[in-house]
Amino acid sequence: MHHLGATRSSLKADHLLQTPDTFIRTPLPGAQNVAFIVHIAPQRGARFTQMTAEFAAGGTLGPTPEQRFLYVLEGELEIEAAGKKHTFAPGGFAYLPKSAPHSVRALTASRAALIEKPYEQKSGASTPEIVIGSEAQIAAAPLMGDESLRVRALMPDGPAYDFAVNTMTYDPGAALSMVEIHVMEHGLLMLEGGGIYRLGDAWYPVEAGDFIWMAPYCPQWFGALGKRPAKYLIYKDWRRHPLGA
Ligand code: UGY
Ligand code: MN
Repeated sequence: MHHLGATRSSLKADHLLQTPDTFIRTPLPGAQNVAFIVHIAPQRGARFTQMTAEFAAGGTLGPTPEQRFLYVLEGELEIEAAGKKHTFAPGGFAYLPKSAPHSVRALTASRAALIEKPYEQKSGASTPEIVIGSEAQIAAAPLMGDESLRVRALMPDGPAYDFAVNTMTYDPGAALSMVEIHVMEHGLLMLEGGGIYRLGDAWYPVEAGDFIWMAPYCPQWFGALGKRPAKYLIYKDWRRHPLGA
């Protein structure tokens, strides 16, 4: 179904809003029975890659030369890492450091958010460890004391880790308390509900299923609209000196 060229998707120098009607799927080397939507990549200026991996039952991911973060959106995945098998339902997530041997297999038709980033080694920092978790087990922290806006940090926070992945849940009417402008870039997948996202000098209606990339210093603000909470999964580079020191 075409819409005479109309879409909510928008690409600007400092941001991308990518709505599901504009998703294109591609196979990738090493993966079997998985279609990938490459939401953002270095080709567009990002310093990481974020994809949605759509698995047929039995589908498997190929290897990656980089660190990998995976969050299950739908279905059931089995990940084998460090000699142990783990089963993941929606909300389950895994962090595999660079060079950590692992395999990922879908037990049923599944979808997962997949983030990969070249690791920025920091001298003196300890080595990142494999993380296996479930969002439901992570305590929610109010953002800047606002109980209507709750953050769950899925990645450990420490000098060994060079990115963060959080979920942010907004009650209807909740909003970021300020327009943020910061050096970190973001990859964001809307998981539930919707609202208005300010990106640069534009205000966009957004809803579950949409993807957003924010370049470093992209002005950003979100307010949740509707009768149910809005929730998104958000990546940011973190804890590294901008000069790479
Ligand atoms: O962590 C963040 O920078 C987050 N508050 N940004 C955002 O939600 N756009
Ligand atoms: Mn931000």
